[in-house]
Amino acid sequence: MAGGEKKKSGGGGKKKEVKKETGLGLSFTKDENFGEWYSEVVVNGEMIEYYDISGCYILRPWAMSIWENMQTFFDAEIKKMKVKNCYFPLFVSPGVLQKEKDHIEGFAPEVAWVTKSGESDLEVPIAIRPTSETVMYPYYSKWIRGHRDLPLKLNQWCNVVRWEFSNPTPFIRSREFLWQEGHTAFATKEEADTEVLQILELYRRIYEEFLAIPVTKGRKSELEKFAGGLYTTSVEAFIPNTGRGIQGATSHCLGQNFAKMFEINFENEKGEKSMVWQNSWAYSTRTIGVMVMVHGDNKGLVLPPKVAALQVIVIPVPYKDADTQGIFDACAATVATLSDDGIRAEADLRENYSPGWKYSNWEMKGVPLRIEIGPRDLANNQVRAVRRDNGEKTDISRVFLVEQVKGMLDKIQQNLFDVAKQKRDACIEVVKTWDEFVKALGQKKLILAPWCDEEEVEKDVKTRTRGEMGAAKSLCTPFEQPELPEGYCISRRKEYEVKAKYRILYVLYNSLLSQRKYYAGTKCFASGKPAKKWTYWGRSY
Ligand code: 87F
Repeated sequence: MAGGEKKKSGGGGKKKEVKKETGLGLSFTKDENFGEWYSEVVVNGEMIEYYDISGCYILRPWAMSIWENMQTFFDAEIKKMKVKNCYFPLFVSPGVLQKEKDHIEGFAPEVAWVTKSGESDLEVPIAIRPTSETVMYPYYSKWIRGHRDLPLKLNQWCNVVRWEFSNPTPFIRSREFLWQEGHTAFATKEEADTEVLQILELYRRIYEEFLAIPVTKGRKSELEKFAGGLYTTSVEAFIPNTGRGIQGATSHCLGQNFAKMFEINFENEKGEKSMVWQNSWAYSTRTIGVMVMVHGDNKGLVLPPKVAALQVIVIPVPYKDADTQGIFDACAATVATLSDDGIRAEADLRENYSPGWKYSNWEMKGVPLRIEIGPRDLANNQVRAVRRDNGEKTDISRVFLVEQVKGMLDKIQQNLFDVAKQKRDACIEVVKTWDEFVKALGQKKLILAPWCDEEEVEKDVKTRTRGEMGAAKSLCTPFEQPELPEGYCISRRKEYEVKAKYRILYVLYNSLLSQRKYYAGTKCFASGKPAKKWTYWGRSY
């Protein structure tokens, strides 16, 4: 299991010094003890500080700036879609929370309550939002009257609290986290359907273009969808080290379920009373955890240039009798040149640390590009650039500094994605039978299997794979579907006859199919019934 609470006094697992000489190294390697490695990387990389309440973490500026860089992109994109930002209160009254009780039922243990102020009990306890449907929708009901009030498209950037009990992990599973939650209402289902996919595409771009993480767009199964909605789409990422899938972000079509509950009605153009169609969508600070898990290495964080607070760190490498002031000036000038062109660069001019110590320090923090300037570089009017992702060293003439650095940052961004995709793809296993499925699961694979799409079968898969590592479940049905040969071995006419014959005993007909007597098309890996789709399966976070 990845992550986990940071253990006091060093953890307990076997320690392996990776970078003893600088005192900056990690005690665990990514391959040997992924959980401890992760905890150490987020702390030593100065993203997270552990807090004295379990499951709560301090987001330090290094993490917050990554969040802000994604936020800048997403916020601008949703504004183009005419979504407006707003802010609703943190607290939920119990009455309104109950209104959603069917859907909240499974979630109820995770809802945190305020029961006291000072020494006195509150007359009515107040819940802290785990999500804001019940907070917002009573006002949607009030604000939406006629078709001219539609669409209503609101978003809020906020924190939510879910009192999780299982294995808290920084970013990935914390009791309080930051997210954006979008809640929109439309006159027609078509408009809602369109928006679901537009938002999902933005989520894909956040992962693939900003975090350099390959994701799969798809639809959740009936068992895994948001129970309050009509259907759920998601982007799914994969962590090769743990062999676990991770839901990256979700975009739901809520249908008219909440409209019914909260009486969100409007008068349509014909003057008739209609119910709105709603969506909700969110991505959270979990994104940052996925990025750390996918790109981090035994030297620490590896940040994709597009989200890194600092893209270039410039380090002076003075020698005893060299022109130290000249080197320091060249560093400052390099930073100024890069900054002028919008590259996020800084110089580390601290005099009480050696260059070697600084290298390790900025490697731990994952800065994409390091620029070293020593006497030789000064003499040749050049700098030495070292890539964080692959260690590649290049001497760059200061004449071409900006264009070369920009080119290298782009290459790093692309390379991180390519390597991550290669590793993810190498974990994908296409299986056709239950035995293959179990074997692939044991090998920490991301499994693509033909499925009959029956809820009972998914429940059965969960039961049959229960164990210490957690059960397997469906991750998503990718929108991009490989071919699924149907190929009945009996003719359509024959099939019709069989169906007719067994009309009364339809169950028997189905069972004949599952016994593969009459069906030679692709079968469900778990039930043997005719497969309807290819679906990704695996253990997940
Ligand atoms: C935990 C406690 C109470 C998830 C919960 O995905 C309620 C819930 O409703 C809960 N955990 N959910 C589902 C959230 C659905 C939906 N909300 C808006 C989203 C996107 C943003």
